[in-house]
Amino acid sequence: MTTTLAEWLAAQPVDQKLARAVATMAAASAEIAAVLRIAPIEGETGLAGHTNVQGEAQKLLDVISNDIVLNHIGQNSDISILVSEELDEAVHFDNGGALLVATDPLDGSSNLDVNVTVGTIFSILDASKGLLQKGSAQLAAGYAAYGPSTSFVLTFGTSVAVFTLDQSDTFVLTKDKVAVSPASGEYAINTARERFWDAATKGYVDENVAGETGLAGKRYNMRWVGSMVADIHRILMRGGIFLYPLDSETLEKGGRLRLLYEGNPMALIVTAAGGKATTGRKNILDIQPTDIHQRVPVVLGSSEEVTRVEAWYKKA
Ligand code: AHM
Ligand code: MG
Repeated sequence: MTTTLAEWLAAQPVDQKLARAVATMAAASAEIAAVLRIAPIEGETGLAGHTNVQGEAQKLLDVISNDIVLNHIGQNSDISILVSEELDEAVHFDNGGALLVATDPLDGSSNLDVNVTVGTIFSILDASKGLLQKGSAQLAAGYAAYGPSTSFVLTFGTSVAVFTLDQSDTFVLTKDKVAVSPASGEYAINTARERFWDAATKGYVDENVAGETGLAGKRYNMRWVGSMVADIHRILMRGGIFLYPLDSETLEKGGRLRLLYEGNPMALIVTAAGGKATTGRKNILDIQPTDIHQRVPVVLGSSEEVTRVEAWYKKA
């Protein structure tokens, strides 16, 4: 007996408007998955020829994915505000809808040309509370991971469920109540940035590299996909820690990843699965945003590993 996302949502003790907003993001994700599957055949690869508000070169598929999300959200009158990584300003729909969606329509898009997993990340909030809400106010968060199969991962803040897209484009429940293992021997960080790291990040990673000969007392492996969605999905499935810390190069910008549609939704998901999420010094979900495209240092995953990083920040 399989359970579809629609059946599962209908059985959840949540506002059905919220459930419908999740279904909207699932439908957008299924359409993006279909586009990605044949993008090289359709010639939908490469750059779009312009940059987004973050000053980053947009890929054609970034733009297409954003249009798909915009189109699906425009058809759901419960959603009155859309914040997207690809749009300078928030989009307001004149429909009196109760919900706000913040999204990175295609995260990790530097991986597109090499056929490596990318994803769509989203966060759903109460639209009446405005654009700048703490992550702890999220009503739901999730992501789609476009890998060998398409996963749709969802939380309403208390537990995490995983759905897999079947051949008829229906999401089917494949894992409920995901638990991030508290201990792990895997960490994910872009080590090419070591010369920019702060003392806490360097201290933590040096301990891991020392393995059983160092203070950590056990062997570690490093994994870095370069797609946050893929790295977080691995951590949800088998534990680990993901770090994109504030370093001397990203200091002025406040970090690399964005708070509203990368840090917050991933922090809610990992926390709901029993893991931890911090900037190193503060719970990501407690940050009061001041800008919709604000950046944030991100450390999240297995609780014992995140606690070790926090200890390094206390020391540093
Ligand atoms: P994007 O939203 O422009 O795709 O950037 C975010 C991505 C994350 O998916 C990933 O964790 C990170 O950027 C990779 O950064 P780096 O280029 O330093 O490896
Ligand atoms: Mg992104």
